[in-house]
Amino acid sequence: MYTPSRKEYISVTVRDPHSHCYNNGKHRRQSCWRKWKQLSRLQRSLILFLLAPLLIIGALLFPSITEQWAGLSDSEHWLQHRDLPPGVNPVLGPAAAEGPAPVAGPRVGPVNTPDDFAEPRGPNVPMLARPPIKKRPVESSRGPAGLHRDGNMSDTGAKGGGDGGQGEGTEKKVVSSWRGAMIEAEQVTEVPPSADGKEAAAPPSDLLEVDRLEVVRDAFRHAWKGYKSYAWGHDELKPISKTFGEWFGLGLTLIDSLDTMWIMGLKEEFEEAKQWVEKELSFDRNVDVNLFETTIRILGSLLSTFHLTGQQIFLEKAKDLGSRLMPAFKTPSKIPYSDVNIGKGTAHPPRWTTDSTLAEVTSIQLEFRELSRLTQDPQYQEVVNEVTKLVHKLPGKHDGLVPMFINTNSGQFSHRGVFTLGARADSYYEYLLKQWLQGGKTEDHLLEDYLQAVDGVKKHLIRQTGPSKLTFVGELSHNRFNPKMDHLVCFLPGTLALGFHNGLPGDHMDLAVQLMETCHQMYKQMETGLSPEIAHFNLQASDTSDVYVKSADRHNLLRPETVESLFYMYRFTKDRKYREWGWEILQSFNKYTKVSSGGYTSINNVRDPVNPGPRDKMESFFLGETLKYLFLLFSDDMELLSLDKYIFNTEAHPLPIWPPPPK
Ligand code: DMJ
Repeated sequence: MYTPSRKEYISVTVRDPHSHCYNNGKHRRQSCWRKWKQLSRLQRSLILFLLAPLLIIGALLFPSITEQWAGLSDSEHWLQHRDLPPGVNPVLGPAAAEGPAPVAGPRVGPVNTPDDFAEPRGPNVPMLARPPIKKRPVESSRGPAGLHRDGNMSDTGAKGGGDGGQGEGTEKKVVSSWRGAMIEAEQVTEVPPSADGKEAAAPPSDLLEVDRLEVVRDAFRHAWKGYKSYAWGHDELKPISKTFGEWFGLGLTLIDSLDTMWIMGLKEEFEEAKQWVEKELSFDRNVDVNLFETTIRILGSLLSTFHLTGQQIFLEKAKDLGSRLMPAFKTPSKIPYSDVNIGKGTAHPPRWTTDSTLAEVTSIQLEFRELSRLTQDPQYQEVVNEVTKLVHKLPGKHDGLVPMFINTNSGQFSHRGVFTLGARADSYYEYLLKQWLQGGKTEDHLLEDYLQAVDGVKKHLIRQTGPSKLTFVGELSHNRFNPKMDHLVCFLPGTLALGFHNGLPGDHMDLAVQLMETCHQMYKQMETGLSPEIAHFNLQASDTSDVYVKSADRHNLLRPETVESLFYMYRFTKDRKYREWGWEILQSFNKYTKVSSGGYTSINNVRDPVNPGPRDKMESFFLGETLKYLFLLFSDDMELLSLDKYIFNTEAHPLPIWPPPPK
């Protein structure tokens, strides 16, 4: 019988240090067998007795271990992209075909820590937040200064004290291991079916509602974590490159988020942001800002946060900003310029034109009017009411529909002949109704313009698709109908429903219901469950689908309009299908836009679930609007920002409906 030499033994054991027998084929097998035979029967029985349970345990653990290996190799694939420069999309090109594409990179560092595996890595791997551990009570007390949702106080406390924005606290790390997150995602995805919206699938208990509120809070915390880590005090988070972008340099996301945090009860996060407003925010800056964007996002949020909290600092800041925006109205026509330098007190139109965008000059009224009421200084109200009056009298409308531009010198519409409810005109219509409500339904010219516009929409812009008879709002371009609808138009169902709730005709509500269905389909028919920026609709019955999306229009910017309308529709009808639709959208955001290191990102292609193409930008309205409306949609508390007491500005900042003047 062959016996290996010591030299051979050593060389074999070096090659396979884990083997107890010699690793050289036939000889190895013979040698093992001989050793086995040399053992006594008792020794052999004892060894077999000890090995049997180990074999059974091994067999049971095998699938889960291999699953872990699969996951690790997935993340190893993912790690290849760690060194790409900021802003480079790590998943485009041939790599996309190799497997799931990453949404975000892990922390840069040589070694994987347990945290690196705390969340899954690719857009195909759901990253849903942990379900809440316990049911939270729904608060009932609120009022302008006292309104404060408190559902999160214990949560933030559990996150290790001062790390406020570090939303993924200790508690989550324990619950959500890499594998755990997968399991949780399956749990959260189990929603009642709602495809036809008819079943109104009643959740088993109100626990479901509370769970959903917590899932939205978790989404906010995750977005805030990214903002706090990489963009604190700056305008926008770039979550992939882990840096920030500046637009005005005014902490846009932080300010846009203030009232959302207050409403969600994220007290620690709110307090930290408030300190930044107190200590760091200064409008005395030599910077050009866009009048409309600054008004709806910053002024609107400061006013709203003042109302919700009763804290003077927000009103003081609002006053300071409002007065610095006033130079925009010093134009020959009194139609404001688009841009103001808030440090120098100068204003100007864009470089290439003397026109302003119609929606921009007609969607700053709610905020300026409220500023006047609070400060008892009429100048703000006067300038914006003047704009409304001018536009009210202006020739060139088409059955209440307005062109997209207005000239700041002549005060006349320009680029006539194109009519849309989308970009550049959208919130003109929204603010007609909302100003009428804000002022206690006393300003008839606003109602008149609104009613006429809705008639104009019905007459010129509404059509149905050929295949499924989906109702949509198209555009008119020099008398030619274009079956194109921006996602922005999805504010309309909510606005129409709000009008109906306030006594306007029933056919407004009928239209709202139909358009809501279409906006839902704009999500549902996409492979990611997320709407494109622009949809085109097929008019022929022979067409195979209702919606088609041009390749340039396939992006999703985390916009709020559909969830905004779902919130209104649910509040007014209590039809649970609207909640289900919102829930599906939230899950798609979590699945395809959530970035593991913090934040959410816009994506390039809603039709490609394998490679949605992260754009590396989280717009401030995702926190200011989208998550706020989702939270309100899932809240059972109809008094939480009651629609009979508040109107939401076009950036989702609630402002009070004015009390009637004393008689
Ligand atoms: C927001 O700034 C506002 O909702 C605005 O009215 C339209 N665009 C974005 C959100 O899509």
